[in-house]
Amino acid sequence: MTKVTTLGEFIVERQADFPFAKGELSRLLSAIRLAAKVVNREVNKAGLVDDILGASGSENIQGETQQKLDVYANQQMINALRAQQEVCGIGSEENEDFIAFENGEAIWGKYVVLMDPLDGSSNIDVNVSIGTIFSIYRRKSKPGTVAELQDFLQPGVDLVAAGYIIYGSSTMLVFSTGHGVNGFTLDTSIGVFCLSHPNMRVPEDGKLYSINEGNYKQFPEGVKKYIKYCQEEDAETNRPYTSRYIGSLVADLHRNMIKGGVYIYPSTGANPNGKLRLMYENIPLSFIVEQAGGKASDGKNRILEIQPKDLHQRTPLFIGSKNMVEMAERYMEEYSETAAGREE
Ligand code: AHM
Ligand code: MG
Repeated sequence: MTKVTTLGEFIVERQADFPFAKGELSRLLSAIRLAAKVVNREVNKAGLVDDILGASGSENIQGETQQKLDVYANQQMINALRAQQEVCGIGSEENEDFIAFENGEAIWGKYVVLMDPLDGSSNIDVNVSIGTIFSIYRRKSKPGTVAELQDFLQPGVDLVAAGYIIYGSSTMLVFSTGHGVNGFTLDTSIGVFCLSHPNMRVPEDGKLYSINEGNYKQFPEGVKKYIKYCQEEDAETNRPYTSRYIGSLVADLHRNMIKGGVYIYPSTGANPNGKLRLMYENIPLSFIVEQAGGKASDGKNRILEIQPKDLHQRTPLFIGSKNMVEMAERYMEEYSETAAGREE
């Protein structure tokens, strides 16, 4: 029988990769791992349970209707992290302000977590893959004091770990502590995440492009031109590329990580900064992609170097295979003047 490495074993084996005190990361990740399993259980029975399915009626602070599972996943993550007492606070897509934990030892916790507890929530009730995204920073304020906004508003270059969980045809947890990316698949029969994708690498080139073309008219000129480039025939560069868009960022990204591809959510007329959130969508996923040899920017600037100003800030996102992102950036640069409707 081949030896299977469980996530628990893997974390213990790789303790040395984590620059800070022993045991902290493993306790933190086990809180996330536990929450992931609980959310997974609910996601998988969502079609059966009436009171979980469907919109909960309340809106989150971005004015989007929250699905009940969003609320549930958010609560599970918060409960698990609060109980673990390694984290002094969390910031979530579902909460307007960050939540400082002051219970027991938590106030001494050296870390903060930012998360999108259930991303792609419009796909829940149609059996399409959804995900959870998380990132972990070391706090800036003094342990023993109440967490502050500055603990959360840190650029991606200061991340200590990030990851995502995809609830797809199987459930996977993919994460990085800055030493490459590893993927674990949940064996539901025994309830254990097992190492299935060691040292994940994003192919440098790909054939897939992912963008919501329904917004085409509102795209910057550079993006329009890049889409045309993707659609042109050219045997040497394997074009035309194939268009794939699920509408669940984690699922689109995970597919492109494995097969190679580019995902773009640019600025649009309606959303000049794009739709996606810097702190708990763009930064953690950019960290993962870079750790796997890919690239991520807002069309110009490296996502990980952007200094966040607001917990719920949005930025455009160009992410995936290195050469594809670079090509899209070249188009953005070439057509930047006309993009914003400025004088040429
Ligand atoms: P959510 O966090 O409210 O689920 O929104 C984020 C999602 C991403 O998963 C996805 O890539 C994007 O929104 C899709 O947006 P659109 O429907 O505009 O293409
Ligand atoms: Mg989201």
